[in-house]
Amino acid sequence: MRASLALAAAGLALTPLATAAAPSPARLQVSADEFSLALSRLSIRSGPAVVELVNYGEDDHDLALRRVAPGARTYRIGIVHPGRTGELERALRAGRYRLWCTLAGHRARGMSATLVVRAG
Ligand SMILES: [Cu+2]
Repeated sequence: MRASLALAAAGLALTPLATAAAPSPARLQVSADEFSLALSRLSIRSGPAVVELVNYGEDDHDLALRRVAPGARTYRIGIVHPGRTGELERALRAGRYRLWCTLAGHRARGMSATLVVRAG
């Protein structure tokens, strides 16, 4: 039983989509509630990344993610209802990123955070 749980937990590494050449994506979990964003880690390496937004609050939330650089594009996870999860899969370049909830007034009330994406 314990072994099968461990296998299930390692399942992402065993996905048939993974190839020897492709590095496994960096993972970041963002926990949202009223009114804060908490990151599972403050930095990740550049390249393929999976960002997961988990809504622990009682209101809807979403997530925008933007590198602090002129002309940088904004990535988004659409509205996530309470108790639900949203996901974004993108290759991220090195740099400092701002994360925030775009719903009216939420950023000003504290729903923002900073992520560092390390080169390499
Ligand atoms: Cu919000």
